[in-house]
Amino acid sequence: MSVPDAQFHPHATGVAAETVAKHQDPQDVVFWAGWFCPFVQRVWIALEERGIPYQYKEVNPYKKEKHFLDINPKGLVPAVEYQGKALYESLVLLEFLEEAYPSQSTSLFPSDPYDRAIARLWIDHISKNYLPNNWRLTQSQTKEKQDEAREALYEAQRKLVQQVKGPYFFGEKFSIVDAVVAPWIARDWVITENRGYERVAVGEAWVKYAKALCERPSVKKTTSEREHYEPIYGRYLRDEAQSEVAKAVRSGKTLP
Ligand SMILES: N[C@@H](CCC(=O)N[C@@H](CS)C(=O)NCC(=O)O)C(=O)O
Repeated sequence: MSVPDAQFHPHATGVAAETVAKHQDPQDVVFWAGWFCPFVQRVWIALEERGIPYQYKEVNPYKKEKHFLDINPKGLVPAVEYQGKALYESLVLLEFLEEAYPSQSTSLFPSDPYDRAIARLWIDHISKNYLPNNWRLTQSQTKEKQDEAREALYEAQRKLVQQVKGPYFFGEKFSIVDAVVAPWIARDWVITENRGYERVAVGEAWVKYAKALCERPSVKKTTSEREHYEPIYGRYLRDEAQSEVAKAVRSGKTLP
């Protein structure tokens, strides 16, 4: 059964459409994506950063079509078919691409094992503290709940930025932590324009970090035109979205 969330612009636009057009030929990596999805964008950024050959395939995950459920039984984008074998979950995909393409271009993980663990610790912080509060702020309907979520989001961002060496998380080299968080920073206009969120309230260091990530070519190349995100985020702002994420946030459960 189709949910209202299934109604949106059917494909990437703007610069992202140009990126899609360049990745139509069959490759070992078939990237099952939704142009609008921040979890997808994480993996898309990594593919672009590392120059891994991939074939982009657009899928509407809200339609839960059988061909896609056969690839990801959870029915969520992103998913990857690698040499015909299916995988999913953005963080798992990022780790997989790192291991399957160890010598391709530059790795997004630091070379030092301690730093690799640090990357995973801060990715965990993003998953458990940043993302849930970002969605909560977007979906909350009362001022009290919005104030509470906004403060919790600021707090999560302040903790993260204290670790940022600048301009990126580990310094000069763009890393996996940056790829994991960038899609939410690139979409923070949603909460800025509708929920009283301000980057500067986190601190000057956050303003700089956010700017560096938004200006990164791989982030720009995977971002569509704003007008097509607006109806999608409008459903979250009115708390009408029926996506797995929206339902989890509404019922206080962990994100899917
Ligand atoms: N934990 C998953 C989350 C992926 C996810 O929620 N994707 C959304 C699009 S942004 C989706 O496919 N939603 C379909 C649905 O909710 O039915 C990941 O990291 O890959």
